[in-house]
Amino acid sequence: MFFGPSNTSGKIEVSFLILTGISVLFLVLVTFFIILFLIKYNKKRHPRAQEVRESLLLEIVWTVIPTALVLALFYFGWKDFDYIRNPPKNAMPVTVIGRQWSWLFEYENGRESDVLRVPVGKPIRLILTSKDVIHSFFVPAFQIKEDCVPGMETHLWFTVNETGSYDIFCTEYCGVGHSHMRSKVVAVPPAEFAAWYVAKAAAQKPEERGLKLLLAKGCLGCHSIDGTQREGPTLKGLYNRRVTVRENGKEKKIVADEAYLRTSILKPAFDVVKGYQPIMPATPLTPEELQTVVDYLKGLK
Ligand SMILES: [Cu+2]
Repeated sequence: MFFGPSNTSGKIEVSFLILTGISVLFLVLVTFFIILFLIKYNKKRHPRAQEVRESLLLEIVWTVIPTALVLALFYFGWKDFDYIRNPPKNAMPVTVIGRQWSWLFEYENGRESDVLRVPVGKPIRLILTSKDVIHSFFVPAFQIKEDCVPGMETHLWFTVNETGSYDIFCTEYCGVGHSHMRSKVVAVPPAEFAAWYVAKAAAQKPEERGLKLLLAKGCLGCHSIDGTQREGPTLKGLYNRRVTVRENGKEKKIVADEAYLRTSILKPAFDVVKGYQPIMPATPLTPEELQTVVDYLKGLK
């Protein structure tokens, strides 16, 4: 039975409906008897208190019924939990990396993406982890959620049944950029996915390589390339801009030339732009990667 675009959404919804149904039934029953007894046994009708003896039948009924209900709830809960915990053997693994403040998805062949692109109808097994603090991966439409913990791996799986784009949120407060940790599950037909999956990185233009690096290294979690202000200064038009920086508590004006860009990437704590916190982590890059990034930034007018 499906109530949503993925196999998991239907599963959990059934458990929730059963639990809600039982709760509503008992709410109505208890409220009904409270009102009934208020009327039936009020002081005007029964001025003198009466002793009530225990009833074995009543004791058995109100022990057996709740026990059966709780066991039934356990059965449905366990069945769904077990289903969600055990991906099928043919599931496609994708590594999900949470970091301050963006998501990175790594595929088996080394392909990387900032959106979780998946083929429709294929079970996907997620291996979740974090580079820094605890994040939590949440896809409301699929009703799945799991923590991303540094130093360990957690798991989730799902199969999307309809093409479309579904929101991903981080649901563990992870710092000032927490609310920017959004992405999408993009479910496409299998043939379209296969074409994207094998597309060669070598065919990319230098600007595309630069952008891809910024994405893969997590720079775009805090720096925009379109002028939007985020946790860090925008990268748009940064090259050769006059900026005020702070060094040892003193302010000074400098020009963001190539040397400044290189130093800021490798040693982020050096000459932090005024108005921003020194929160950027050092980003290890090979000399070629650094050159690609700097060339890309110079072109971002
Ligand atoms: Cu987060």
